[in-house]
Amino acid sequence: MSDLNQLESETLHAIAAACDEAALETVRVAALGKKGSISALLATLGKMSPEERKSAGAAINALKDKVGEALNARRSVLKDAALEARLASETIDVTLPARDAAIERGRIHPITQVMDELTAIFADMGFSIAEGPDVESDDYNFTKLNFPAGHPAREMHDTFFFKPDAAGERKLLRTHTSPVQVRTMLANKPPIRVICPGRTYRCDSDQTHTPMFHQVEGLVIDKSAHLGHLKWILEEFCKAFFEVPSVKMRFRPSFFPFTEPSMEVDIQCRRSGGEIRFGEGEDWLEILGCGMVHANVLRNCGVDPDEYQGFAWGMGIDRIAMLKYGMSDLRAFFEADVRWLSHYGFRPLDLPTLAAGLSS
Ligand code: 2NL
Repeated sequence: MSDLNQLESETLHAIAAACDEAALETVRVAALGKKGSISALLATLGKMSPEERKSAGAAINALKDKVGEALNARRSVLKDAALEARLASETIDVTLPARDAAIERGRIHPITQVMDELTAIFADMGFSIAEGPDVESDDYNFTKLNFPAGHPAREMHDTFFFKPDAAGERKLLRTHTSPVQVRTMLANKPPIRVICPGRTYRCDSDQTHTPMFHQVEGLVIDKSAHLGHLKWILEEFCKAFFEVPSVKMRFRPSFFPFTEPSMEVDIQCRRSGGEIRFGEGEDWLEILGCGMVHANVLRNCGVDPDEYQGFAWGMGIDRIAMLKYGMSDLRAFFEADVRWLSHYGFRPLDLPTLAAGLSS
């Protein structure tokens, strides 16, 4: 009998010591489970004499009931405590302002916004959008664009070169998006109307230059494409992009290896008090370079210059983004400062369209 008393005291002690429902279940299995201590005692009843069975049976069953009750009591205490703890840890302050959904909190980077604006404007004029790899061959970045081997214009581009590969080919990070137009001409028959926005790289870093920057270039190839068309396209683009009813543009002679003749283009603006406005004023600001595609470039890209001609232009996206949205420091574009982004960024669901307004 003293064994029973000891088992009772040990089991009740273990029940009282169980600090959560899982621990309590372990105690229950150890006592009342198939191989539990009390179940083992019950199994001994069969081998006893009827008298022994009578008294021992009653005592063991009483112990079983007592342990069962203690388990139930402890379980309900632990359940209540667990609920209390959960309620305490999951309190909410209903007076706090509601947090915006993630889609409302995120911001579109001004460069992405400007790229979306550019593509909306040129897509509306019937242009396709083309993209290509950042890592290019020397052939597509330079040679096909009429930069002969050893030509000094290659040096002007401050190119990032990779180590030569097993075949001795030296790849590079494209210094302009022109190789995308080269690929477009090689893969498609004219007429071609395409714009190529993307990342470009030059080994140059100061207040107004970052080693990675963004460009958009445009290309039109057709039998009679001429500078009058180019001028109209650029004017329409500037009016749409700067959201003004008219602009004056000024074409100055320039040089690029891939165009002949080549021009740089200024647009009319007014500079006052650190602010700049387009479509008015007497000042000029350079925004892009352009020209008629050089006959060598056409030939190199599988286009017959006796049948086709074309024009092309290129401009810096970072620069026109700064001009349009009044950002003064180029380097802030690439610092990923959340405060800067929440100030200058755009709402993700406000996609620029010509119908709804580009930047409204
Ligand atoms: C600039 C000037 C320019 C082009 C880019 C081009 C492309 C091909 C053929 C001929 Cl495939 N031209 N692109 C033409 C003139 C100027 O960019 O100052 N960009 C920032």
